[in-house]
Amino acid sequence: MASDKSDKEDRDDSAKTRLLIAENIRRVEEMLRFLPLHADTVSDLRAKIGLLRTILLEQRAPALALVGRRGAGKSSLVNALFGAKVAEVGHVKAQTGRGKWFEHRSERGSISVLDTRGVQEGSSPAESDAAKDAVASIVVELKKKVPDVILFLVKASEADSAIDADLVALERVYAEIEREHRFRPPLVAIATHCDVLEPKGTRLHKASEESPEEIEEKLARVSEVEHHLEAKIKERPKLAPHLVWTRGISTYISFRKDDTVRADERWRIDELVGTLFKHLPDAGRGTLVRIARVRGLQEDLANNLTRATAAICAGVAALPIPVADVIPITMLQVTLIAGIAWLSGRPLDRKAAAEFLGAMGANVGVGFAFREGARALIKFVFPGAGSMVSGAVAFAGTLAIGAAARNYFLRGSSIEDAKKTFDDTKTSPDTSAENEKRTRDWDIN
Ligand SMILES: Nc1nc2c(ncn2[C@@H]2O[C@H](COP(=O)(O)OP(=O)(O)O)[C@@H](O)[C@H]2O)c(=O)[nH]1
Ligand SMILES: [Mg+2]
Repeated sequence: MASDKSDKEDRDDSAKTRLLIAENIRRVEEMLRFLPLHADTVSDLRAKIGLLRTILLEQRAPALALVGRRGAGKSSLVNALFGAKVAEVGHVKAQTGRGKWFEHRSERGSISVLDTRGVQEGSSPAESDAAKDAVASIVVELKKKVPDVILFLVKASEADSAIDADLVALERVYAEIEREHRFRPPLVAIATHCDVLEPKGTRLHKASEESPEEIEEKLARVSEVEHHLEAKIKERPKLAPHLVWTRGISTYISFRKDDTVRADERWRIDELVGTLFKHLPDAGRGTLVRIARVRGLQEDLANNLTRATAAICAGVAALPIPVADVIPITMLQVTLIAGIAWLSGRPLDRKAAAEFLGAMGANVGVGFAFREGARALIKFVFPGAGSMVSGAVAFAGTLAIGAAARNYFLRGSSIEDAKKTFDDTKTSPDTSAENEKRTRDWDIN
């Protein structure tokens, strides 16, 4: 019961935090109306505010349609993304979510999956009633919600046999989405079970411990399968333009009876997550990186969030406002801390930000509220500020907060290291073109 109560408190806290963040973002947006800046700069800042809003307040489950036969590894792929057992694997009887959008959940977020198995059986001339039903139900589901990305899965050992029926099914899925939504999602083609290609015992996920010749042989087989799969898809004009990625992977994780992980033999899942990330709208990206915990992507998103927040803070500081009025700026900085903690997998609430600020030496009370934290942060980020905070100082201070929070929450640095990062970044922020580029490699969707 006690835990029910604290669960509820956490949810309330999270809801309150969201409200506060939304309110402050609105307030900052208002302030920008009075900015004596060029219209282009103002609209750029509005886009950045949009990014904050999307990442922090408008996240949803990424929607993935999985096309592939029974046994291709669709459920295993879902588990591989989570790094945990959320979907039943290999049981014919486990028909969870058959032909329906299904939310696979964890504490860190959900992924919405449409498992289209059975659809290829409906592509044959002698289709059974069951197969027709499968197709009909998938058509209904595709009307309800449009997938962000379509994943086509085939077993590596079966990629050169009869995949034509699967590809016809895939075309059918595209035709339905196109008709209903006038949208053609990106297509990701995957050869699963690459770990069992010859030489079978050679471990792709531990390549550095294996003999280089055997790894080379295995990789050559993987690449042969990929070429074949890609060529097959490229033959079809209705699919070819949408193909964005073709790779062999392994999703294999062995779970004990209590669902804990016995062996993790996943291979190239980070790359797959990177591809999904690239093709998802921003509203699904935060959720994906929380779930899949790919550090590089969490950091990219954290850096983007940091840079956007820093630019907004600098914009607000360009207004002739006295120090007492920099609360919206420091509120944004507290929000940034909370946001980066959230990207690491923690809930979006005040706890993580309070822990961080307290440890950094900003004096925030037990009954920490965002506003109170913001006040404490003024002294911390802008010590000895005169009567005004300049745009440049607000910018550097925000970059420093973001870098320290990233090191603490995402890299697991000690608070001492985070403090050092804060001091170093504040005096010489990394505004190098290289750092800029790193996170611009993917567009804001
Ligand atoms: N070795 C290996 N086994 C896999 C891989 N992906 C799936 N499997 C196994 O293949 C079987 C079918 O996988 P499942 O995910 O249930 O396929 P689905 O029917 O498409 O959902 C299960 O026994 C999985 O453990 C993989 O990449 N490597
Ligand atoms: Mg399955």
